[in-house]
Amino acid sequence: MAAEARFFPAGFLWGAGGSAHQVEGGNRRNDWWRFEQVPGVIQGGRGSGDACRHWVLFDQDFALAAADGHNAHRLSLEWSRLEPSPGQFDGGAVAHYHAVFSSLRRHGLTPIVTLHHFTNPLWIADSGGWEARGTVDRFEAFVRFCAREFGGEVDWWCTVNEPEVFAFRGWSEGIWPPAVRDNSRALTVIAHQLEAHGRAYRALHAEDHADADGDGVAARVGFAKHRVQLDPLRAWHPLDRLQAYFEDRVFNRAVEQSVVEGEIDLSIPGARGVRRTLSELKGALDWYGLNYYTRWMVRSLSPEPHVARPGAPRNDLGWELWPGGLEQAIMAASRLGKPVLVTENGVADASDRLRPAAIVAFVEAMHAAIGRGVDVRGYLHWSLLDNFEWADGYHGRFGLYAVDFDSTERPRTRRPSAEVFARIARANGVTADVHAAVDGARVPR
Ligand code: IFM
Repeated sequence: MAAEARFFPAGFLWGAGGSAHQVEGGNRRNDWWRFEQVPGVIQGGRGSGDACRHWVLFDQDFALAAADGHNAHRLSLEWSRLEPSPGQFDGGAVAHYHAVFSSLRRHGLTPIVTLHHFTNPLWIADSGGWEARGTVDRFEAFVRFCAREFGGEVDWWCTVNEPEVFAFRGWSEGIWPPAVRDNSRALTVIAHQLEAHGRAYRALHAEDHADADGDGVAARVGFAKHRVQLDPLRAWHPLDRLQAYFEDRVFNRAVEQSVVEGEIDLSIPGARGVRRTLSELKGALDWYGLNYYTRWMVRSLSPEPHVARPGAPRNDLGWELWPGGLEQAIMAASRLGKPVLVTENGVADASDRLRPAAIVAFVEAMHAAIGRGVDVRGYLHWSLLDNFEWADGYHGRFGLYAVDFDSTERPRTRRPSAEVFARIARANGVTADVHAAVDGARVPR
């Protein structure tokens, strides 16, 4: 039986994304670059280096996206390039990002712009990083600068990317800079990132009055939240259930609630919690940026507390591939009462074995959520290009386009999944033509 066509609302945003440090190359003035020089911290021993050379090749990359029918693109501004020392803005970097925005415009791609995507200028890292309250002030000043400078080219602003992942990887698991292992300090960092979001939200609305796309709205401000489903590995095991409950509470629900209610309430058993009321955080959200990849099965009392569901298909990083989870994540995100933008979703799959059918299944799951009444505004696949996957180095290949990191030129190769996604973007939906491109292959929902 032919599969039914599924179309999306007019004006739906279709695109892909990347972040500055993961794609640009040569970002030497941030804490990640310094961290990458420490032996053993990056899988495969290879740091970001020249990354994808996107700093140089951005115009070609946007041409690829536009030719594939994309109408939006997510990127981040590299704070360490724009403000290499406190209060000193680099004219060359400013001019570069203006060139990036004008290229996006020429290619018909609406920019979705992230202001903090994990990396920090060295001077921030060396003055207490995100454990220091002063960093919130510094970030707000940076955001004001960006709003004034780039507001005429940007309407969709994403303040912080995955505050919870940033904090837990860097301050609890200790596998990202600054490599701390202390849950109490991780909670302080999440709280500061949330406060920074609230302050950035107000600053962007105060400073950006220029309507870049002519739709009557000058600034739409959201954040990107990594929403992972947390389930007990052994449903009968009280400790697995308890741990899954607490992790879901701190990782998902507390972060979400804070931007609705303006109340930060973060706790982990055995750690110093954070409770704070912040008026600038209350209602500080125009849209919810949803990053969705997988679910974690929680195993208590284990050195490896998060595992994939036994028997489930997995990506190259071992993460369960569960497209149906995107529908559930969108439903959960919609509880905040704001439009949802899928800011990241993808599969680490170097061979492109799973990704083509997975894209179809993810998009169908998103369609199902819209059918249940959620206002979803767009979908940004992660990622346009294979890129530097943080501590996993060049191991996790998420790109619609493969990048050859062994060649100094960094040539791009179009994967079959780029074609599948192009058909979806051009049709604004999943049609018979899309199913033909995956040859009827399906991944379990
Ligand atoms: O590559 C990352 C991105 O920087 C943040 N969200 C998850 C992606 C895949 O791990």
